[in-house]
Amino acid sequence: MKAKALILTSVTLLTLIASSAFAEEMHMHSHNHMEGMTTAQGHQGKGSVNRVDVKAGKVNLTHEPIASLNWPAMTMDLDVMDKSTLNGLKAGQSVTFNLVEKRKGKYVISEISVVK
Ligand SMILES: [Cu+2]
Repeated sequence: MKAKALILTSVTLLTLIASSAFAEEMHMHSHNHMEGMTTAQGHQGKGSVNRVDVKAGKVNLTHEPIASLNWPAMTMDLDVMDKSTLNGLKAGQSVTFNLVEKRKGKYVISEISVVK
């Protein structure tokens, strides 16, 4: 009787250890998943600069289609998240950029880099 109780205790303990290890792994997975989702919020674009307005924090771009947003190719004004992003940017340059949704349906440039 005593031995049986001991075995039961051991099994319970093992189950506890196993489930906490599982919980640990689950946590890591969900953490990785969160990071993946953060990255997925950005949309990569490619285009060329037509006008830069550092003061207004705007850039006019002719961009290629952006599949992840279902945007066709077009020429448009885009706001930047941080005006300093536009420093040194000039008309005629080819760029790649990253768009983030600032608020519902409003996309702004979080990063822009000149393609050399
Ligand atoms: Cu556009």
